[in-house]
Amino acid sequence: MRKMELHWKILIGMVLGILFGFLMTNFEWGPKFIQDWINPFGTIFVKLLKLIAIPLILASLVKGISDLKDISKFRNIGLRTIAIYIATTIVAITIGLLLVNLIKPGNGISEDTIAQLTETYSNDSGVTSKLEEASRQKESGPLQFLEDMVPDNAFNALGDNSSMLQVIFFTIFLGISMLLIGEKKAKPLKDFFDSLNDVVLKMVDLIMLSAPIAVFALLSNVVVSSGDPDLLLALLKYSGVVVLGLILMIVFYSLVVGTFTRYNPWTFLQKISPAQLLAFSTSSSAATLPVTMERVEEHIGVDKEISSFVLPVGATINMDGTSLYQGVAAVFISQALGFELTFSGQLTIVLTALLASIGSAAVPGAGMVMLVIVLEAIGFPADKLAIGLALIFAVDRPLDMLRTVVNITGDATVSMMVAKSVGQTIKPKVKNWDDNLDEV
Ligand code: DAS
Repeated sequence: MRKMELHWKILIGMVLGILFGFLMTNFEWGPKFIQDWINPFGTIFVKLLKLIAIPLILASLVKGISDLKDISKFRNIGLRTIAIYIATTIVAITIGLLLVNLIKPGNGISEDTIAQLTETYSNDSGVTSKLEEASRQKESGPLQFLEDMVPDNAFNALGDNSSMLQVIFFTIFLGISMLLIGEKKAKPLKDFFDSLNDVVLKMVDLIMLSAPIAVFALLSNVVVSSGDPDLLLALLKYSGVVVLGLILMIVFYSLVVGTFTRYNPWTFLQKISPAQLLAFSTSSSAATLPVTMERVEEHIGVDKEISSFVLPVGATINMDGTSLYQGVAAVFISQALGFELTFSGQLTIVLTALLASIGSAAVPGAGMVMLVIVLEAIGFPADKLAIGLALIFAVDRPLDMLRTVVNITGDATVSMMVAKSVGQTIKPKVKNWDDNLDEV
């Protein structure tokens, strides 16, 4: 019998996880059983992916830069990448704002639902911690993100998962310096990173073998820890607007892939699906990055010199799903709490959601932290911020899972657009996921 494709196994793991989670909610001991005995397998899987993310970025980006013959090509790739990332994020926010102003989900929220959500969530640690995190981010100056990008200790940067931009900065610096000392002198280091890259990609394959079990654990835990069902219903219209916007973004990416890169959109979605399923299960672009890179480089076939730069940068600064969500959420909260939004206020949302999504970390729930920045930028009353977040907190986790899928799909799309724009033909290096795992 033909081996089942990995993404089908992951999908089965997800469905069984969701069903098992709902089953467990019928027993008083169910949620605790899942948290104590099931969820750890999901946490271990996410930790394994984060474990190899830094070595993979380091090896892949150094190899990608040192494979370039001259620095001007790298500058060319870098400028195109940033320009296209900004363009796709603006498209995402615009789609979100059009939908939320058209459908007006906030107008239907009843007074007692607002009171119930406020009472349930405005003092919830999830909401207050996001407000605290946002005020910490706000205190920093406008160029703080530039300062934060430069590590003062390479080994600390390489050891700390949250400073992916610092790893990228250090690696680009290293790669360019290798180019400048000439191929002969840089060869020992280049050979080291070449084989490190192959080893880490093999580690991705091995970790992915446990993906079906891991997503089962992750999703059963999401189900037992999600909010109270009838509050979820009240937010169905709001969630529907976000989901509709995210679906339109996937359609937008498919059109771009089909027309601009001449690549079959359906094949693209199939090949990127294991990364999308992991993004959905982990709600973390950072954790999914090793798989996104493996899928784009090996299965879709974007050259390493492009994907090794575009994808790690995209995982940290390009979050189209998040920016769309921030646009919708800011207007929804304003509608629900009667805060008048002018047209210039909506334009402010476009700019701040663009900056906020760049500043959002690639970890679960980051998008909601930066939403506070967007709300403050449009002059939303500070004393109502906690209520505003409370309104959307109940459905934030499932929406986070979906917007993370769009975030990584956008990164993969842009890597293909940059590849095409510098004249690279995109062809797969391996066919099936576990093609090269037979010898394991
Ligand atoms: N979960 C974030 C990510 O990893 C996105 C978000 O929080 O909006 O992409």
